Amino acid sequence: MTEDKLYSVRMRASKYRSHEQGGKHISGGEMLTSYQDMKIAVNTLLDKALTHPKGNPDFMQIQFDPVDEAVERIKPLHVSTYDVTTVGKGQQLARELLESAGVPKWIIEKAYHLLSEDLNQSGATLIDIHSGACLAKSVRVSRMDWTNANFQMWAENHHLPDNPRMKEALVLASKVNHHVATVAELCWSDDPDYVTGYVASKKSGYERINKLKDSGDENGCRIFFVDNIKDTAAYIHYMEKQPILVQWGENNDT
Ligand code: WAQ
Ligand code: MG
Repeated sequence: MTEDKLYSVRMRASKYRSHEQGGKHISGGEMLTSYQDMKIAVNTLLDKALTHPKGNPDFMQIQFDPVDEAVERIKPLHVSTYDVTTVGKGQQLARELLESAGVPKWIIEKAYHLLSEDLNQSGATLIDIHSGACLAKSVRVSRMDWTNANFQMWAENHHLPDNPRMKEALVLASKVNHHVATVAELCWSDDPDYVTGYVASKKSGYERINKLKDSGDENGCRIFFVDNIKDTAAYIHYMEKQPILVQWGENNDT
């Protein structure tokens, strides 16, 4: 990716009906790219949706638009991995990690309750850590990326697999937790064959847990726990519009 002028490229795909008409969310994706590399970005997102384990989409949109705002560069969150033997132990650990990141226990329980009523989301749910109120649903974070070359260097240096799914999730978590009002994030995939999830926070970094659901389960989760948001619209605006590039340098590791 060269960085003269950047474009935001976004994809969303659904089955049976469009998202607006209540169809099943299959896949979404967001990238930043130069004009020159546009074909690569569009094909990457097209391929992601056409070969998705949640099924073949009936609807898809891929769109690009220019990024006029200054791009902010941030470091990836520090990554650690926990191995558990059962989903129950993984979910218990996730609750503990959220609590040590600063989310009160009763808010965590409330969030899990909300989750059970709220399946088939294509974005994130915002929960206030004081009241437990749901401030917004289906917030889609966009305009963030990490060049493959820099990501691969980082992965090699940290003895981690250069897993594109981890890259995507770590980019998102680094952007989301870079915002001052984000206390923590809880996530696992809605893809039936991907059971690793994470808790992320400024305080403890990106904490992967190898089992947060059973294989075959299509219920995913993405919750942002937020503190003291005065202006929910401004918070969502940052998530949707602020262009962010994750960039790692050996000398400025987090
Ligand atoms: N903005 C907000 N929410 C999103 C976004 C986004 N850009 N992308 C996905 N979501 C929400 C949406 O509700 C999905 O259903 C849910 O998150 C899960 O998305 O090994 O793959 O892309 O370290 O299926 C985490 C572990 C993988 C990676 C998470 O999520 C690792 C994953 P998925
Ligand atoms: Mg998914």
